[in-house]
Amino acid sequence: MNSPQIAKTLHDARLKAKPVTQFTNENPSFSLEEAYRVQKGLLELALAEGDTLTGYKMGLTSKAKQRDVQVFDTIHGFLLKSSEISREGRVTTQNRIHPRVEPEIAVVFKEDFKGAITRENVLKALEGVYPAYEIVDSRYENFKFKLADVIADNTSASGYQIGKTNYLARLKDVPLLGVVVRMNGVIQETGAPAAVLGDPMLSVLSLLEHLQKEGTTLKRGMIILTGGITNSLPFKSGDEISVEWPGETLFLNAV
Ligand code: OOG
Ligand code: MG
Repeated sequence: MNSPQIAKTLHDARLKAKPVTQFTNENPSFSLEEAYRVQKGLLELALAEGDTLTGYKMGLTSKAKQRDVQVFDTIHGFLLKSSEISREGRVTTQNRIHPRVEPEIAVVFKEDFKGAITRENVLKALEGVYPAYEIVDSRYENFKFKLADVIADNTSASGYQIGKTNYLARLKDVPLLGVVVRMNGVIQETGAPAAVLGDPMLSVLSLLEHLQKEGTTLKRGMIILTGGITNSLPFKSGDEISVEWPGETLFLNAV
């Protein structure tokens, strides 16, 4: 299969919620360059169907996540408007394969990002730093993949919710904010954003560097998800999940 064929296969797997076999099985030399080309193809397919690009995501930026999926490099992908989860957190499991949820820190830009990629410049362009969660749902059987597979699959992106509590004024404290993830009232995961490269802002800088290399600019209003802080938590229809952050609890009700 060439890149457009792989993109079409993964696009259909997502829409039909039917898993496919990881491509590196058949083709061990599937390269990272080709994987990112496939990912670009996925974005084009989504845009052609009327979806909108809302931002980008970093993945595998914490040791917990890397161990979770046994892939030990950071990756990046894109976010779509259709993947936004509303405040009430209603999430359908019918159109997903084997979804999991993970707590993350998100940032939102108030202007197009231009200039040198420094912490100072990023701060000037930021509208806010928010509590969030991401839903990941690998399109591969048994949630099993190698590095190139997961890149091609848009880093398992499946949904996200961004909270309302803006931590920008206390940015220095963000690495040590705590997060508690409960499922049906029982604590399953706890963590701190420092799990993400020591500071999620470093994940933002890294994403901007990738975009610059690819000749893409981050536009006003766009979001960056900085990467899962804890192991991701699998859920099924009927599960009620809460992601508790200082000042705000986010909810996910699986139906
Ligand atoms: C890969 C996606 C990684 C994160 O935050 O680390 C990711 C996966 O877990 O399937 O979104
Ligand atoms: Mg994630």
